[in-house]
Amino acid sequence: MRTKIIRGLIAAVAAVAAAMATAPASQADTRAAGLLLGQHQNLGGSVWYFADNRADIGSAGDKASSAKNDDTVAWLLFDDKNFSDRRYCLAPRHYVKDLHYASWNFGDKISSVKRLTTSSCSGYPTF
Ligand SMILES: [Ca+2]
Repeated sequence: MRTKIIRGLIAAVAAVAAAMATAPASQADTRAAGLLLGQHQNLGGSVWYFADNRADIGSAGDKASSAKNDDTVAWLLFDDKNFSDRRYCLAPRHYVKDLHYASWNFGDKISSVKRLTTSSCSGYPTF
C-alpha cells in the first residue's frame, strides 16, 4: 500500500518535471533562432519571442522575469526604451531563470532588446 502511494507520487512528480522541462523548449523549437523573454521565472506565463532589434518591446515591456538566448549570437537587454539605461548581455544558449535575482535586479525592467552580430558578450556586463 505504502509502496503503491510512493510509486504514484514518483510518477506524478516525474510527469510535472517532464512538462516543465518540455513546455518552453517546444515553444522555442517551432521558431527560428532568437531571444525568449518569460513573463514569470523559468519562462513561465507568457513567452515573448524576438528575432531582431526592438527599440520598444511594448506590451511585454517591464514584465519579463526570465530570459533565454536561443540564438547563435549574443543579445543585449536594456532597462529603457531605445537601447538606453542599464544593460546586460546574454550569450548564446544562456538562460536567466530569474531576472529578479538581487545581483542584477533586472526583473520587470527590460524595455528594449538588441541582437548583436557576434556570439561574444565581450565589453558588456553579463548576468
Ligand atoms: Ca524598463
